[in-house]
Amino acid sequence: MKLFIYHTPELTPIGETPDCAIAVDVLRATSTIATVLASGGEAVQVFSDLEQLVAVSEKWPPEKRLRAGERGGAKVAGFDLGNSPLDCTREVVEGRRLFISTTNGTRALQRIEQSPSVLAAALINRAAVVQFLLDKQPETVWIVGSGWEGTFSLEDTVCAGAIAHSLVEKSQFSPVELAGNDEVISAIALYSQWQNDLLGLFHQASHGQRLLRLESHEDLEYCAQTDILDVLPIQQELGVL
Ligand code: 3SL
Repeated sequence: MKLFIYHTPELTPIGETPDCAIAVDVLRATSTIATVLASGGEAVQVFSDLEQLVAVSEKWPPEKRLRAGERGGAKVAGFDLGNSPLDCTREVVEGRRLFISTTNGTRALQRIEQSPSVLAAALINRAAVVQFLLDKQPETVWIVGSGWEGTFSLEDTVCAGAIAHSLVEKSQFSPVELAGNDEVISAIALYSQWQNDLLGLFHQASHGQRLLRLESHEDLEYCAQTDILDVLPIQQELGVL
């Protein structure tokens, strides 16, 4: 297995497709997706365009759908939910499909949607993603951070590092054998440095600070937890996990 980490969707090589591609948007899209599926959501369907989301979801019975939309960290007016994983309780999501569009996370998923296996990973479901990789042993794996509007984000990189760190611990690979690019080594180093204070790292991250200004402290606490959900968000059909 060769693992490549890309900090943003824009940094992925054009015209190439890995055997397995993993989108990461710890704050907060992939944390929300994992939470919805762990809470009994029927599926999660992702959109970059809000109008398209509304048009497609219109075909579903209202009691079987939820519309979640986030722009600039805030809930889109008229939608059922924003992008807080804490709103996705079993009472709210069970048996329903979540139609979601967020600023960066859905763009990362769309960038990799042509790969044979597409996963959504966050810290909260890291162990399930690592187990999938250990079981399936794909030859090439990309982890694609969502970043923020094309720029690096600490929280996605530390999650990529958490996945790589666990792969090294649980497999026969050394970091150098696993690493397809230097980003893997640096992400493992970031995670090794912060693994006991991920919330502290989120407080230093620019998007963490943005969410704190939006009073989302509890979201940061929730998303900073590791391996709490045994759920594998995997693409079933284009754009649907
Ligand atoms: O950018 C995204 O996709 C979102 O996850 C951002 S936010 O955490 O909902 O503000």
